[in-house]
Amino acid sequence: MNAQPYLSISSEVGSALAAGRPVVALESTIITHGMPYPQNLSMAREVEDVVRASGAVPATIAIMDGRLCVGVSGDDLERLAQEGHKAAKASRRDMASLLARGVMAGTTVATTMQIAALAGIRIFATGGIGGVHRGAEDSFDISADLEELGRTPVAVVCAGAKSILDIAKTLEVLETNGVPVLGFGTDDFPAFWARTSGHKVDQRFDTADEIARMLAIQSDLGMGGVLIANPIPEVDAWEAAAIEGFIAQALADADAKGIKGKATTPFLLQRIFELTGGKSLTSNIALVKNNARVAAEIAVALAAQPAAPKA
Ligand code: PSU
Ligand code: MN
Repeated sequence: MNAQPYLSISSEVGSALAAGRPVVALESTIITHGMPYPQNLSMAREVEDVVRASGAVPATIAIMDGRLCVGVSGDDLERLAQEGHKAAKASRRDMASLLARGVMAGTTVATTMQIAALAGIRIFATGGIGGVHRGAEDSFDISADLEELGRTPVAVVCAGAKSILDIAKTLEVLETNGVPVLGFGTDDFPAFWARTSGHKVDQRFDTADEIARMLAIQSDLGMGGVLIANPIPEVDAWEAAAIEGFIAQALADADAKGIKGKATTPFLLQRIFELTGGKSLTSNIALVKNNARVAAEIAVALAAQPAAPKA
């Protein structure tokens, strides 16, 4: 393997990593395909501020100018946000092609995990992960995020999975892939805009310190990723029933238009944004910030973990 020549790590992130200081990776498909401009840009900047305020260094990850960029900021972040849906949406299989062609791309959870691992970053904050789509028994549409979590040693803090997905099947595939699903202060796996889904997490942890201890052991054992589910703050949350109607409508519209494959998640998010009169976006931004704060707290706790016990 010879990935280092393709990595471009900002000096701030590079020196934090070299000194063992806490760093939190942030994805960019949420910027290019998950939210409209200019809210995507202000969200990306605010999330970085939240990470800093909690004592860690933010590392926004994207594919730009033929490089795997770690620590995208300033004008580059603006360029990415403006590109929006014109940018590619990079999943695992797209990486080499995009680098070969020099195409700008937002990185999904799967690809952000890969690049974070190459850079030596262990914690990553996002909004929601991809999962098993409703009707997957016919479409076979299962996000590459679920395989990546099984194999790549990065902990992902999210607000659960949206009920545009089949949450029960998503949790089953995570179990099959050997992914621990931890609830941060919750027994119930959250459903993105709603704080509960009616499905249980695998293990509940109530503090960042406890999670850091678990992650240190997971790493000592040489195991893969961990999913940390952090419910949306109460003030920004929707009742599951209130959002369900909009989700059903968006799914019906996607079906009528024949939307398939990687276009599905961005289409549904955009439709739900329109149907809720923009309110889904306000909640989406709030939950990403909340995840960034928790990820930074875990990164700080992880940096303070004692070394593994001697055999
Ligand atoms: N969920 C969101 N916003 C997003 C995504 C998911 O609320 O922007 C993005 C993430 O980058 C995730 C990807 O990794 O969609 C999953 O896409 P797919 O289902 O095509 O794997
Ligand atoms: Mn898919």
